Amino acid sequence: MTLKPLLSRLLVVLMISMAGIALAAPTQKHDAKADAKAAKTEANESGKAMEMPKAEVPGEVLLAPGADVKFPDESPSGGSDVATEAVDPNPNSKKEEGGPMHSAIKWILFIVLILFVGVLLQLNNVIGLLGEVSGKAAVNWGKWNPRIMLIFMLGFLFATIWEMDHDSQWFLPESAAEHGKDIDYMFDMTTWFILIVFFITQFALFYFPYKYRHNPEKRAYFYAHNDKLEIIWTVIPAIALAVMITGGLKVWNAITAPPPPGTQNIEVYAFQFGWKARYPGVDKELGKHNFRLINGENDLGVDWTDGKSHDDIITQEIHLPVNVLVNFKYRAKDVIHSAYMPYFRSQINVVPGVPTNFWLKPTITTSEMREILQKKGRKNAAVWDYYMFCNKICGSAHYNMKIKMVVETQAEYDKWLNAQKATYVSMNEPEAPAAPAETTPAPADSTKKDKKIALLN
Ligand SMILES: [Cu+2]
Repeated sequence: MTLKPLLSRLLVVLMISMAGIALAAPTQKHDAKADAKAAKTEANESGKAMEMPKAEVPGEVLLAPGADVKFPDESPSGGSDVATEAVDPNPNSKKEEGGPMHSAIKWILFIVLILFVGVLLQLNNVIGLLGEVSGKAAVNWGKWNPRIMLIFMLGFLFATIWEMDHDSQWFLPESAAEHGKDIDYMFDMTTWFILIVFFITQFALFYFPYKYRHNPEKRAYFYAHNDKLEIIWTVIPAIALAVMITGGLKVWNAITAPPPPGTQNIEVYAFQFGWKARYPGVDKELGKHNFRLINGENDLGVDWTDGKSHDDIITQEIHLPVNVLVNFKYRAKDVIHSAYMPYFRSQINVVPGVPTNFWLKPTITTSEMREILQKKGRKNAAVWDYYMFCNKICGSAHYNMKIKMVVETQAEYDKWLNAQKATYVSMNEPEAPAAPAETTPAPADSTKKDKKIALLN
């Protein structure tokens, strides 16, 4: 054995380290450049915009202070007031966080990390070669590997427990719908079962290499096959899965069964990018609809020749009385959407041409849920609201597709519903003079405005 391979390995380690340092050095230069640029932007904002030279980065636009810039993605999504409010009023704030410089630094750090791993591997080779040169192993890995495994196991299991405890703050509060209790029970059971299995298997995975670590005085026992063991570790998981799946199917069948007779129907209509709700009027029946009737004036394609549609109310908020069953009848105009109500533990696809439905009984009013969230320390709990979200990536403004839901007492609900005017009636009302209409105070909710939007659409 000559020293040649050892020296060549050391040379490789040296070269990789040098490359890493060389790559890391410009990172600091870039930072300095970014700082200078930030200072420039600050000066720009303090009223010296006119004196500044043109932006150095291609495509970057220097903005006058307080300039009202319209971004293409900011266009109102389907006329939903709530959705429009949710748009970040200062899109620039997000741009400052990222940027090409930021990602370049990330990439350089990533490459340096890879090179560091390369250095460690090469060092390992060097240690091996040193052992060959000296004729004696430099490190007894048979002794150290099992110990490192035990340390890793303790760190890994501790990190798992910490993460579970830390992130549990993001868990949803108790279900606001009756059927949700069953879903939560299933979720908890499954999670606990998996956790127990996880801790047992992870302990075994790391402890056994330690227990049966290399010992020159012992000889390994050749143990190829055991039918009994095979049966045990096949049958136990099979039974566990069968129990979980049967329980899940039972709950699923119960919540997807046809709604009990007399359940109040509300039609929920999804489109790119928003929602509308249609309440049956005093006749408690929704009028017919047909996609061929969808046009600029009839967004939902309601068949106005059907007398049952004349008292239907199209709204842009979903109001529900507490402790009363409601059946959502879903329709989609354009692409597949998904009606997602996390607090009610409900989600179902909304598919064009394939009506779907989901019935539930809300049990916690909006104001009660605000109190629950307040106790959990949620920020802005006093102005929190239920929403139905779209949970199917359906296009560019999907992220903004939601409709406010209000769960209230029966008396509050009746008051709200009585204040709504049938869409057909308001459509056929003579147009009020424009100027005085503008000066009238806004209604308590957005429904009146919605009718206007429905007409304009
Ligand atoms: Cu959608």
